[in-house]
This record gives sequence, structure tokens and C-alpha cells, in this order.
Amino acid sequence: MSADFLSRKPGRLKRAPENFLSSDFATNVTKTGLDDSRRGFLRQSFLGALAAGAGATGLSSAALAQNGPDDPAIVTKQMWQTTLGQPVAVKPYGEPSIYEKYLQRRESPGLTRVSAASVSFAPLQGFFGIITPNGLHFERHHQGWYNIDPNQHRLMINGLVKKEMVFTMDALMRLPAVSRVHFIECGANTGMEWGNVAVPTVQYTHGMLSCCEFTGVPLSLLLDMAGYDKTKAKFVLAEGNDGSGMTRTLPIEAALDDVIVAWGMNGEMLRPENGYPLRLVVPGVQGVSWVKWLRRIEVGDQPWATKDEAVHYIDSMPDGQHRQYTSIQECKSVITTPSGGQQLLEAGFYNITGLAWSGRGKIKRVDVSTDGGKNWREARLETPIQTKALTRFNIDWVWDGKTAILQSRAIDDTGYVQPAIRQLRDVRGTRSVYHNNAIQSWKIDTNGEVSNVQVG
Ligand SMILES: Nc1nc2c(c(=O)[nH]1)N[C@H]1C(S)=C(S)[C@@H](COP(=O)(O)O)O[C@H]1N2
Ligand SMILES: [Mo]
Repeated sequence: MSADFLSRKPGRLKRAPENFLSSDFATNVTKTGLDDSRRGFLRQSFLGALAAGAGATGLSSAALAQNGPDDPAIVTKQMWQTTLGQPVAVKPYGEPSIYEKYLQRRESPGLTRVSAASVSFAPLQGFFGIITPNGLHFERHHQGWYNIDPNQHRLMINGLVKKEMVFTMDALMRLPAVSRVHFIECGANTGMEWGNVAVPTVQYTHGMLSCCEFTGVPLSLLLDMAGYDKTKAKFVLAEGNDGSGMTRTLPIEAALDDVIVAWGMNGEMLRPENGYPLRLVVPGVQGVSWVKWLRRIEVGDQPWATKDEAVHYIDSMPDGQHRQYTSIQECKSVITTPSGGQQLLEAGFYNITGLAWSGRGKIKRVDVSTDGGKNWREARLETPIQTKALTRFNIDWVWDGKTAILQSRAIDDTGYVQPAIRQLRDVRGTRSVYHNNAIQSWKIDTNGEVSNVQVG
């Protein structure tokens, strides 16, 4: 810890307005629907919701302050020191404190018409470390989620194999398993920001992102068991058990490398929303290939060009062409505190913290700027730094009360440097949805309010 921390007056921070979207508001948006100026509409909706919810959050100002030894909360006996607490197992499956109830995954107002084909964003502003709690993992369903009976669930391996196989969950879970920490990011994460600033908080700019310890069998083991054709096999197809007909092609090299057929997530079975009882884990690759409720793997000699890879999940390039099969999530980072919607209540010391990740390997370095990219300082990376996993960074900062622009820039172990939004637009234009890994900028106003801006 640097000297700043001990010698400077600590700053005070108001956390993001976690509860700024009222249910009335969401209903209203669903009724009103969307016009074709989707981005402008979204932005307006959010600004309205933000204003309506201002001041509605969290800790009282007394609780935010640094208090003296006469603080009643320390000198007076509290009810919980003088009475009997609740017995064990009142809640056989535990849940968070009631005081944390506003930290929730939330649907973006007006993003899609039907909530069964939608996204809920993870509240990155409230997470510590790198692991996403299971109940706050982001969700993306094309046709709703199911609670599938594991006794009814099967996984088939077919195509260019010696022996077609059908596994029960029981048969799969007897095989030698591995456990690995990986991030999952939807290819559309930050996609609303291609043209302009669209949404106010890090939950909506970057919340299609989560990171868990997954447990399952390497797909390579199942392919070996089925005796895949080593000369002809070039691709595999993964198919989900839901009505969306979710099917994705993977190159055989990836399938044999680090892909896991997983049932475990952070030490327990997958949550139904995340594919219970079985999902594909494709480290480094965009979320759509992490097929949930996985029911079939087919081995083939060419890509299948299914709807979710030929028509959707393509990159619109400025020259009008569509780029297909751009599946790796390139190196990216974001500051989660201070971030949009939060407020610095006074000048002083702040710990800037955030997340960095790369679909190509490990994070090598994260630089942080507080002046919109003119000067950069190297952040501390929390260890262990794992491949294709989130990495937490922290850096000390003393806010002098003047306007500031905070940015983070990640570099991975291939040497790739996270681009500025201008650099990305030069190559990709502004009509894309997918694979926006640009540097995020948060502006701190003189009154301490933090907002989403685009510079550089
Ligand atoms: N069967 C099936 N698998 C699916 C989807 C789906 O709708 N059906 N959505 C995909 C998309 S687009 C993403 S980003 C991830 C989201 O995973 P999560 O809901 O666990 O966050 O699942 C992928 N796998
Ligand atoms: Mo996705």
C-alpha cells in the first residue's frame, strides 16, 4: 500500500444507484415498445430512470462518514449483542443479507420486446475479486430458461465418430473431471456503445460478463471415447436442449484444447438459468458458443453455418461486408469503482478498482489514466492471474476535486493492447453490435458525479 493511503484524508463514495429502475418504468417501456432509433431511445429512458431514482440508495450520510469515538453505533449496546440470534438452518439454502437486496441482475429497459429472449446484466459495480456469485451471473436466453430434470437429460456424441454415444448425467459425472476459472462474456457486451454513449452504469455497459469456477469433463475426453475421425474431423457442432435451436460450430482444435462439458459452477450444480444440468464452457470465446442445456455434439468436416453464426453474431464492417466466426473475446478492461452513477462526496483518497480479461490468455498489465489518457500509471494485479479468466486490478488515487476522466487499458500476454474507441471505429465503423472491447471512460465532475463519456 502506498503512502497516499495513510497520509491522505480518505474520500467518501456513494455507491451506484443499484435500484434506479422501478418496476413501473420497466412495464412502461415494455408497453411503449421501441422505435427504430433504439440507441437514442435507450439513452433517454436511462436518463429519466436515473433522475427518478436519484438519492434512493444505500447508506445514510452518517454511515458514509469517518466517525469519532463517541459514535452511538460503537458505544451503545445493540439489540444483536443482547438477544439470542436465529438458529442454524432456518434457511437450508442461504441467501444474501436483506441490506444487499438492491444488488441484482437487471434487464435493460427496452432492449428486447420479450423478456424470454433477453438479457439480464450482472451488477459488476458491487462485486469483489473475480468470482461472480451464482445468483448474480448474467443471463442471456434466446427462448427462455428451463428447470430440466437431470434424470431426463442426455448428451449425444455423433457424426464422424466410430461409436455414437449417449451419456446420462450420471455416466458423465463419473468421468475424471477438471475445475477451472474462466470468464464468459456475451459478444454483444458493450454493444450499445458503438455509436454513442448509450447507458449510464457499468452494470449496463459491461454486465454481460461473469466469471466462475466450472467443473466438468474435457470435451476432448468424450471425443476420444467416441473415437472421432482424426483425419476427417475439422469442426464440432454444439446443440442446446431449448426451443431456440441454439447451435454453434467450433473448430476441432478449440474443441480438443480447453473446452469443458460442465455441470459445476462455483462448487455447486449449474443454476437452471445458466444451463442446468449441462453446458459447454468455451474459454475465451463469446458467450453464444457456451451452449446451455447441452444435448448433442456432432463431429463434422465443415462449419454448419447455422442461423446463430451465419445471420446473427456477425460483425457489420464499414464497407458493408459481414464478418463471420469472429468468436474470440479480445483483451478488455473496465473500472468498476468509481463508475457511472456513483458519486465521490469529497476530495481525498480513493481506491480505483476494476476487471481485466482476454480471450487469448493471461492479463499482463493494466494501466490506469485519470486525465483522459494523457498519463498512465500501472495498476496492481491481484493474483493468481489465470488464463481466460477475469483479473482484478487496483490502484491508489487522490482526487483533488477537479474534473477527471478515468480509463483503464489492459494488455494481454500476446502483447495486444486494448484499443481506444476511436481506433476501434477506424477499423470497425459504428454499425456493429458485437466485439466492442474499447477503453471505457468515466468522467468525474467537480461535484463528484461519475458519468459515462467517450473520449479518445
Ligand atoms: N441453449 C442455449 N444456449 C445458449 C443461449 C441460449 O439462448 N440457448 N444463449 C447463449 C448466449 S448468446 C450467451 S451470451 C450465453 C449466456 O450464458 P448465461 O445465460 O449463463 O449468462 O449462453 C449462450 N448459450
Ligand atoms: Mo450472447
